[in-house]
Formats: sequence, C-alpha cells, structure tokens
Amino acid sequence: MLPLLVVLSGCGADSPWPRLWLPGETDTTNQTEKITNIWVGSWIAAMAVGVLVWGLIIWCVIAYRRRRGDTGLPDQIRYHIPLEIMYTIIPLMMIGVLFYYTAQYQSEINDTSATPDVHVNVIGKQWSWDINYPDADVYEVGLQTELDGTPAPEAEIPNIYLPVGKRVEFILQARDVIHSFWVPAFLYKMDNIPGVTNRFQVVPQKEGTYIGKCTELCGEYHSEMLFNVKVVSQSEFDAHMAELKAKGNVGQLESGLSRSDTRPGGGAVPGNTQTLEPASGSNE
Ligand SMILES: [Cu+2]
Repeated sequence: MLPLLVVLSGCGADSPWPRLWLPGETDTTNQTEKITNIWVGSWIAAMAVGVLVWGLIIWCVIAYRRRRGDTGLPDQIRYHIPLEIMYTIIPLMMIGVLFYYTAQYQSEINDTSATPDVHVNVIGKQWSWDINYPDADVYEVGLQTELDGTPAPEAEIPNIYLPVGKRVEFILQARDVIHSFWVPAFLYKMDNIPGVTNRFQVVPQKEGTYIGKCTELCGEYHSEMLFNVKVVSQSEFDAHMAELKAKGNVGQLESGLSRSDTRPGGGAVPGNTQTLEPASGSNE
C-alpha cells in the first residue's frame, strides 16, 4: 500500500478518474492534494483486498464444489493457528498504514501555528452565515432564508471573499445551534459550535467561485443555508473590503448576537436593526 500511495501522488489531475470523482481540482487549495491522495489510496487498498477476497471465494466455490460421487462432508479443519495469525496480522498492518497517513495528514491540515495573511470570521445561524473580516474591520450579513421556506435568491447568498495564494485563517462560530462550514471543492469541513471558536487555515490556490453549504442538519431550512466562496486576486479582495466599508458595514458582528438581531432590516423581529451596530472590541 505504501508504494501505491507514492505512485498515486504522481497521478495526473486532468481526468476525474485518478481522483475518483472528488469535487474541485487537486490543486484547489494547498491541502487538496494530500486529501486526494489518501482518498484514492484508501480506495485502491480496499479494491485490492476486495479483488483478492472475491477471487478466493470464487476459486473455492469452483475448485471445491460437490462432485459426482461425493458423499458426506469434506474433512473439517479447525484451529489452523498459522492461518489465524495471518488473518489477524495482515488487517492490522493495513489499518496501521491507513491510520498513519490519516493521522499525519490530519495534523498537518489542522495545524494553525502559521501566521495567516487574512482572518475570516464566519458565524453560522439559522439559516445563513454572517461574515466578519477582522483585518479590514468590515462585515457582511447573510440573508436569512424566509420562514416560509422561500429560498434566498442566488444573488443574495452570502459571498465569502478570499485572496488567492494567501494563507487564510477561518474562525468559525455559531449563534444558535451547531452548523458546519463546508466548501466541497476544498475537501474540508469544520463545525460551527455555539460557545466554541474553531479555527482552520487554508491557502486557496485557484481563483474562482466555489459553492459552500452547511453540512450539519441544523433545522427546517438547513438545506437552504448556502454561501459562495470567491477566490479572487488581492486587488479584487481589497476592492471588496472597500466596498463593504463604503456601504457602512464597518465593525464586527459579535458572535453573541442572536440570529434575529442580524436579520437585515429587522425581519421578523422589527426594531432589532440597531443591534447591527458594530460590536466593541475583538470578537475572538
Ligand atoms: Cu446550518
């Protein structure tokens, strides 16, 4: 299996086959190649075991089938110690290799010790996302899906802007229940938990628009809790920060606000728009 993983890491990224239909591309972020390798390597290891087991089953069925003139049962073998040791040791070794790569990649991917270039604070709420950009001190309110279930128009799904090639630290929080921040093309997700601050870092490597979803069943309109990630050039990123500033979205939306506090225009809770005033101090 070890050589397989090494060989696979050299597989081309052009066709979907070497990636076994994972979303995005192998170089979408600085992490996607590792995740692709362990996904494809695990499948190849599983297929190799599967083919061996199916082959042995079919061979036994054919070679040891009941023949004309056979009477009674064949000789019964019990307590074949070498065989039992073999089928205990080999699976342990296979699990050991999978565990080694999973643990190693996981600790590399979850490492937040590097100094990020940009922070993005994403706060999940039923049923949208509020976005703070602490470095530029601006924010964006996600449009909450209306309670009649009308989906938010595509144009109003919140957009999270990221500068390409820069190390981004996501700071994930929640206003009400557990949500989960998932950008399928990044091959990574992490939960937004009330009262907890989760972080991960990623370097987006390709400009483009990537769909994002909530991936923790969080209530009635969970499926409408959508967002886009726009990976853009540094100048476009700066322009977006300036645009938010020009709109008056200056300050940070505290994680302690309720979901109705951040409903644009007050929504179902009229009179709460004043809580959109910037929170004092850091929200970290
Ligand atoms: Cu959710």
